[in-house]
Amino acid sequence: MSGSRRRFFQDAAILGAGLLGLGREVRAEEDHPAQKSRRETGKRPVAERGVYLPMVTPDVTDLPHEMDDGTKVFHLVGEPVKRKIVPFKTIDAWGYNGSCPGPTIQVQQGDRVRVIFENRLPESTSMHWHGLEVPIEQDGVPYISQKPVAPGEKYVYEFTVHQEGTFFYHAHSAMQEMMGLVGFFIAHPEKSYKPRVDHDYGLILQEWAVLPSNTVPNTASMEFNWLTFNGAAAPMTTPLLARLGSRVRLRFLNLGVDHHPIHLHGNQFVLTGTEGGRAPESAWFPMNTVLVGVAQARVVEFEAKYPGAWMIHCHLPHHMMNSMMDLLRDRQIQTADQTEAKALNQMQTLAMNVPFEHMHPSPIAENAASVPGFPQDAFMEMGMDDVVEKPETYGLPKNWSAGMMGMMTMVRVLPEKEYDAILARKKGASTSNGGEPKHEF
Ligand SMILES: [Cu+2]
Repeated sequence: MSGSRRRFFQDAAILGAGLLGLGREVRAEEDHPAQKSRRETGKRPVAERGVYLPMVTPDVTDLPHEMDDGTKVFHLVGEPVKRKIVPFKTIDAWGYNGSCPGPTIQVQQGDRVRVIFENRLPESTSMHWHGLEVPIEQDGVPYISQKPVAPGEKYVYEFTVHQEGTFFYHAHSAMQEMMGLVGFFIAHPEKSYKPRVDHDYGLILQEWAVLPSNTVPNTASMEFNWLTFNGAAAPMTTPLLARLGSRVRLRFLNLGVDHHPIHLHGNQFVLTGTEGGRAPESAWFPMNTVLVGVAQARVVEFEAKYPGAWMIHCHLPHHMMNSMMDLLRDRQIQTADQTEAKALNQMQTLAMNVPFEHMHPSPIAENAASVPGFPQDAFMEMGMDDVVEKPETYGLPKNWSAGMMGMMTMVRVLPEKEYDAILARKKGASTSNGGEPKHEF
């Protein structure tokens, strides 16, 4: 059948159906033959499920599910969580299933989903499905769409996901959110996005106000001294890995008080989607810094053409550092090079001029202390390569961790051999849930 002839019949069918008020459904069936059987049976046949590449959430696990008569069933437990955000700082946050942020939920567009939620927090809570178009009784707003879930109680949410994109789940109480009650809810598309990516990574942006000598975030604060990706501040964030020549998707999610301009070094990316789903390719545009506003998600993609360890970080100057006060209190500053005598001597001299001790790997000028404005960066660099070592950091230059602070991580674009060498090291190690991307069938 020629194209024009086919279009004629399609138009005729739509017109005819349109007269009966059925136009949209006829079109949908033509696009998605599988939908017909789903409508007839009320369930989506498992055999017709598409193929998708799961997103990897570094330093956070995925929430497993079981199937119950075609429904994906997840168990989510809200509870207090101890979260180590850097090697010398563990905070008392709240999270889900022992994790802060909560484990990642991954489903596919069209899935029927049931989440059995249990509240082990000391106060009532509820679960909101941010961005998902669910019936009002599933919306998770205390008193408006449901009774609050009291401590010790369970609540069952169930809905069909008809959208695709980067969504999230969170407690619907502002202060609880700031204790860490948030996680990714990824809805993979029914039909693969084009072009397909080889790596898909998700990062949750959070900020914490934790005073020195304290472990409990001050949720009333508007100023933050700890900035994290997936519950870790650099250099404890696990680097993302990408094969040279691959296509990479990065998804950013922000649930805090500040907006974060996230910058990628050395590469341009295109903005392909938001918390509202995928944008048409005609709407994509190049950038290298994407502003991720509060309660928003931003999805970008780039071709990993250039080998190297490329930083990804919030560019807000105060978000590119960790709390110095904690370091001073704990005397945690280390140097990666204990033999750099001159630098250490200078630092010691300076240390005697200020009321704390520290060591530093980068040289400073002899007259540094007499220059107005000094120090700026000098005290902020502390090498801790060894304590944050993991397979993903293998092969990084010595003292790489000295400049990694706050809301910061990196994507390591690696030639085949180096990429495979790190994967080999990851086997047997369980520092993150990353690994060779697998397609789910
Ligand atoms: Cu920021």
